[in-house]
Amino acid sequence: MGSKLLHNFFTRTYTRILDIKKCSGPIPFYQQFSKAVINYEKMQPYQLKPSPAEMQAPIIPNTTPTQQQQRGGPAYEVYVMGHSIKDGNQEGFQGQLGACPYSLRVLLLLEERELPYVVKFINLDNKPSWLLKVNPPTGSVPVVKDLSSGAYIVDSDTINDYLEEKIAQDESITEDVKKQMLLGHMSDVAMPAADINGCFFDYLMTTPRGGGEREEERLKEQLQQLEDTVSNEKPYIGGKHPNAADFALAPRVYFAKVGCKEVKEGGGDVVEELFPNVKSWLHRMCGRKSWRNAASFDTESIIGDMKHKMEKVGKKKQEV
Ligand SMILES: N[C@@H](CCC(=O)N[C@@H](CS)C(=O)NCC(=O)O)C(=O)O
Repeated sequence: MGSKLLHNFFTRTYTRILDIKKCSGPIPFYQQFSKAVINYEKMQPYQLKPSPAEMQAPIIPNTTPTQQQQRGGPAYEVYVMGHSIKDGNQEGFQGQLGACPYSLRVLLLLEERELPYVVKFINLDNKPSWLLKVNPPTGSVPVVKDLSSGAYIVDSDTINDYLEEKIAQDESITEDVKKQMLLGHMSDVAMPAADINGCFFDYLMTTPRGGGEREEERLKEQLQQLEDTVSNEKPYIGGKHPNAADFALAPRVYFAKVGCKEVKEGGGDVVEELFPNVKSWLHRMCGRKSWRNAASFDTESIIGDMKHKMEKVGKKKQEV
């Protein structure tokens, strides 16, 4: 037990040190340590500022302007994957959430906690240069900018743990309310089906001619882990209430379900057919207010994004 706590402490601290290093340039080691563990407020702002031309994306506040004003404006800028339109008679980029489970999980958490934020959509085919500098080498999203310090936080695990820590340290929130709000750090919660995204995409990339049985089996094994974890008696991974793992996983399972049904050649709705507990759990998660506010995509756009990613990955494989 003691060694697990120690392990969690060091893993978390180390991840954040790496993260803060990325954001703020060279800082003496002891300062990184104290900043990482003790005070997020004092994190150094990242030096780069996106140029106005790089900020073409539309801004959609999760709260009305009046509500934001009452709270002193948005506290976070959230950079998420936008939807690229490739089908039909339109082509280009649109301000709509793309099929990125990592982007969605961050939005869900902000919505659950009613934290004021603004969304900015990133076209992954045309990433702004500042993003590549903030989150090298791939410039992946989501990325969050904490407007109180100017710090950029990258990677959805780190972002959600960061927001968790913010709540834990917020003195204006009573301990009772905190208990209801806190979801646990990712390193503290057990997450079934942790590899579902990779397994799903491997399966998606197989063709009927190229087999795919092994990939399908691996995807089903992942779903089985979740099937064995949740039930009517235990509606969420966290028990009676969702925890950090529920929010990390729900977008991944949702996209896998839609992808198997709508995109996979010869596929079907594997969740609907084989995993009733997963189906009910997903239904609960998708019914939350946070999901309805954040998940601003439709099935067509998910299909479009997945096919586009398959094309990109296929091309890369050919190049190798
Ligand atoms: N470990 C990262 C993964 C994020 C990720 O893979 N994001 C994808 C979109 S879903 C991305 O930005 N990929 C870069 C690209 O496609 O160029 C996280 O949890 O935030």
